[in-house]
Amino acid sequence: MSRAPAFPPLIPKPLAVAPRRGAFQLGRSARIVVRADDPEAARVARLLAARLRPATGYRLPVSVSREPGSGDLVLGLSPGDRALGDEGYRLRVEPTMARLDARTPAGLFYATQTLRQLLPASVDSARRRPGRFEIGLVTIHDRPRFGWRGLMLDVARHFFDVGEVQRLIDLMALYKLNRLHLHLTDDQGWRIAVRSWPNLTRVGASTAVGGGPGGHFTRRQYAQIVRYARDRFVDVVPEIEMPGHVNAALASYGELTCDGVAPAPYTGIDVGFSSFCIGKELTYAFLDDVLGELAALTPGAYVHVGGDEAFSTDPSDYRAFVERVQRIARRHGKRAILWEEAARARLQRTAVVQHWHDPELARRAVSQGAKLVLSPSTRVYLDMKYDRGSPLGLEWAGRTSVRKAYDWDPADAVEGVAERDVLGVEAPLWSETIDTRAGLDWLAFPRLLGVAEAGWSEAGRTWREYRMRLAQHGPRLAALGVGFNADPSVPWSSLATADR
Ligand code: TNX
Repeated sequence: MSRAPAFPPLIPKPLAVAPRRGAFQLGRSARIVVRADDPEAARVARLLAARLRPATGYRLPVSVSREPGSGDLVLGLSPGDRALGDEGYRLRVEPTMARLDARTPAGLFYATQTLRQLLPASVDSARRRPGRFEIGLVTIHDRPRFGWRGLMLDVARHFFDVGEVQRLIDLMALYKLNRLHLHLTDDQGWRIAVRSWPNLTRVGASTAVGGGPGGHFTRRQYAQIVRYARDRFVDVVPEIEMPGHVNAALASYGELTCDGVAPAPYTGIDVGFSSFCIGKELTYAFLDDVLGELAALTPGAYVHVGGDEAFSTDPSDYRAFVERVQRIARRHGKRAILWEEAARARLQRTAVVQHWHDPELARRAVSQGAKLVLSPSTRVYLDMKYDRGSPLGLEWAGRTSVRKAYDWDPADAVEGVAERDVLGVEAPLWSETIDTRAGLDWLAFPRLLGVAEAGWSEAGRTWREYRMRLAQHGPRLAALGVGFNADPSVPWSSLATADR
């Protein structure tokens, strides 16, 4: 009796997967053939080759527009194939060839990430791994449910440098996430150089939660992150927080306060005590400079202009401020995204609102015509503890198990908000309790994978089935050097399988 072919443990789960019996062998003489006259497609092919080379030791030369031969990986673009959408793809693993097709380079890139997950976990090792690199025969048709699949990293409370951010972008790409929201400023630190206001980094970047040394991105480093992300089809969404959460800015320039006196730097973790001076014209000249420089360095359509927890800003001042800052963003050619408190003010029709805790505010945003990015704090705040025993994380939104971060549907997360009002999902990682890669990895993984699936895969997912797939990502995350939380709710397969 022959067993049914195994269902590959892909995350996020594709739209349609049809496994067949048999296998394709990735061998030493394989080439990556690009059947498209498109430099971006060729670039995607080179990224794939670079990804597979270290562990396999194969050369995997990329050749453009050649006839594919036996054993090759074949990448094609078919711009006319509407069924694939902007980010979708088709992947056919046949006995003698693997064919990847998409309508766009982004779709082709996601096809390569799926191919990578079809290969044994050892392929993701940075060192040469002996063994066979075999893929079960399968046909996959896939495209995302939502266009916004994000991760937010708070580099303000504690700073994470370019290398750490790039590593995170690589991990996002593996799970088909496409927005990296960088929370660049807060009370405890200002992390992006602004040419016209140099004290922001001279003074404002020099602290962090707990009194650490802080740090910041130079303009060149920020541009480097943006480029690295873009090459992996991730848009950077930079956030300048305002009108609250601005102590680092005020400490750098006392003239921005209403009384002209610079406050001391702040290294605690309270919120809601600082505010820009709403009645001062200098505030808007400052924001025009800051958002103008940032917009010029950011090719994506959005800048995030904060808006949360402005407890020290008078409510009517708050409304006037939010309306004005949206206009500043627009003047610099960007759409504004704001935390949901901004729904108390008049929103531009192109505004995007990030829901985190108050369904009523989310509904008010939608009633003004705004679209939502969903970051419900009880589900996707990666900085919440997993359980009582978690050594890292906060608890104000409750504890968030691996299951809780996965087991929800964006279409009914907010009562009265329908799927058409939702752009997608985003998992924030606030950094009050973490200042190392190990801490970041432990809080973000594996919960981020569940959020990635909630953003990409259609409804009808179940935790019972997901946890079995997730278990098989343990060896892959281990091969990638990710210090994930091996939470006992998941039946992790032996990490030794990474050496298969
Ligand atoms: C609330 S969520 C905040 C952040 C904190 C976070 C900690 C949001 C828009 N504001 O300032 O870092 O809680 O979980």
